[in-house]
Amino acid sequence: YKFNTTATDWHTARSNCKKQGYHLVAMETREEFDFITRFLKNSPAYLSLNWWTAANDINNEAQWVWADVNQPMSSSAALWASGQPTNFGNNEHCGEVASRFGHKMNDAPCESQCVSICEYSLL
Ligand SMILES: [Ca+2]
Ligand SMILES: [Ca+2]
Repeated sequence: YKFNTTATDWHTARSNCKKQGYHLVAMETREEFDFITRFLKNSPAYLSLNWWTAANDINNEAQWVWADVNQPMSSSAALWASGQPTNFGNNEHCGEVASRFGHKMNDAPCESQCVSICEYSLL
């Protein structure tokens, strides 16, 4: 994994990962979600940041998928924060690991500025 602490909008984060041969992180298993969130919680420099992941429902509202790996997002693997996703203002289509929500998933506006996690792509 590559933890990018420059805050950008989601689309920029996605293309920055791709340029380097990575993709935005997709957490297809609970083990992966736990590993990443535990790492963030235990890293003082990363603890308070909010991290873009590949999760999005850009194409179909409420149909959450991992971009680039093209798999559905399982909410038993990547856990939503309590009450999320809200699709607030009908404008929350990108998924972040939100430190302010206990390092669980939140849907946020894709134009929000967040740091990001890239994952190495075998493609
Ligand atoms: Ca949405
Ligand atoms: Ca939300």
